[in-house]
Amino acid sequence: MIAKARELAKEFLLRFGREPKVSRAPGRVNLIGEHTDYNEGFVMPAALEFVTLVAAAPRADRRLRVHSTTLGEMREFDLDAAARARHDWSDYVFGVAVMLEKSGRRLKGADLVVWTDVPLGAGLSSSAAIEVSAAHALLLSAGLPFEPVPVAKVCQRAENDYVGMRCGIMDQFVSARGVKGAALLIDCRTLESRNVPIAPNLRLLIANSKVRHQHAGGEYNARREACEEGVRLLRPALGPIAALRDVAPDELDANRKRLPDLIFRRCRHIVTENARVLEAERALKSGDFVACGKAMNASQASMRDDFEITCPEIDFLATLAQGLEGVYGSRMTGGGFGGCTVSLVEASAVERVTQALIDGYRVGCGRDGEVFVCSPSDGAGLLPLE
Ligand code: GAF
Repeated sequence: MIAKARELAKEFLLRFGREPKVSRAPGRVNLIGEHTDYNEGFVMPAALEFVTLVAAAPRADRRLRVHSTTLGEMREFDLDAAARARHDWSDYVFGVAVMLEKSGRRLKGADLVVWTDVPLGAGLSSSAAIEVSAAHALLLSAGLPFEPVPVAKVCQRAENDYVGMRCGIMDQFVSARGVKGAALLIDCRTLESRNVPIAPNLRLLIANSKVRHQHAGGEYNARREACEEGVRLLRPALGPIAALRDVAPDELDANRKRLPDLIFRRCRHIVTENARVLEAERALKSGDFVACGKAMNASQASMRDDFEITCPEIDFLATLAQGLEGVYGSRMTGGGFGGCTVSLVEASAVERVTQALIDGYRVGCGRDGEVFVCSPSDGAGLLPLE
C-alpha cells in the first residue's frame, strides 16, 4: 500500500504541482449483526485490507478540487456556496465536507486525488471508505484532529442527509476505528466498542457473488421503516421503548398478535440477530468456533426467511460453504440483495474451500464469483510515504 501511496503522491504532484499527504480508510466485512445498527443494537464488523486512498494538500482559498483516478473524472466544489448533491461519486466527498463544516469544524480549501481497491457495489462499504478517507484528508489539510467516533458520525450524516441513504453507523465506525487482527463488537446505541481478536488458526473468507440488485437502496430504507413501524406498534404493550434494541425475543413473541406478519418477521430478525451477535462475541473470545459458526448460519437463515434481504445466488454460496469441511459458518455480509458472503474457515482449509466455492458457484449459478481471504486491518490513518 505504501508503494501505491507513493504512486498517488507522484500523480498528485504532476496534476497539482505540490506534495500531498496520503490518507487511507478501509472497507469492511461484517461477521454478524445485519441491519441491527440503525435499531441501536450490536454489530461485529472487521476493517478490510481494501482501502480508499486520498492524496491531499490545502489551498489558499475555500475551493475543493477532487480527481478520481478510478473514473478519470474531476469535480469542483466551493465551501462557501450552497451545497447541492450531484448524485455521483463526488457526493461522498463533498457531503462529508459539508457535514464537517456543519459540525463546527472550519475547513480549508484543498486539492484531492482519490484511488480505491475496495470492490464497488459488493456490499463491502466502498462508500464508507471514501467518506472516512476524505474526512481524514480534509481534516489534515485544515490542521484539525481526526477523532474516529465523532468523525464516523459526521460521515454517517453525510450519507443520510446529503447522499440520501438512511444507513446506520457500522460502516463508518469500523472504517474509522478498525483494529488489525480483530473484529469490533460495536454497541450502536452507546457507540462503545470492544476488540474481538480473530484466532490465528481462523480465516475470514469472502465470496463475491458479483450480483447487485438495482432496487437495493429502496429495499434498505423499506426495512428500516418496517423496524420503526414495529417499535410504534409494540409501544402500547412494552412502554416507552426507543428502538428494537429494547425488545427481547420472548417479549416480541408474547406480542406477536399486535403486529402484521411481515412486520413481526422483520422485528424477529433484529431481536434474534442482536442475541446472535453477543453469542458470536462470546464464542470467538472463548475459542468456541463451532458456536460462532452456528450463530452465523442462523443469521443467514434469518436474513433469508425473516428479513428477506438475500437473493438466490447468495443463498447458494452460503449453503454451499456451510456444507464444506473446515467451514464453521457462512452468511451474507452487508446491506443485502447481492454482494458477498463471509465464512469462518480453518486456515488449513482455505485453498480447498476457495476452489469448491468458485467451482460450485460456476456450476450451480452459471456465474464467475471471486473469493478472497480477509485479514482484519486498522482503521483510517495517514500513510507514510518514506
Ligand atoms: C449497510 C449500511 F450502510 C449499514 O449501516 C448497515 O445497516 C448494513 O447495511 C446492514 O447491516 O452497509
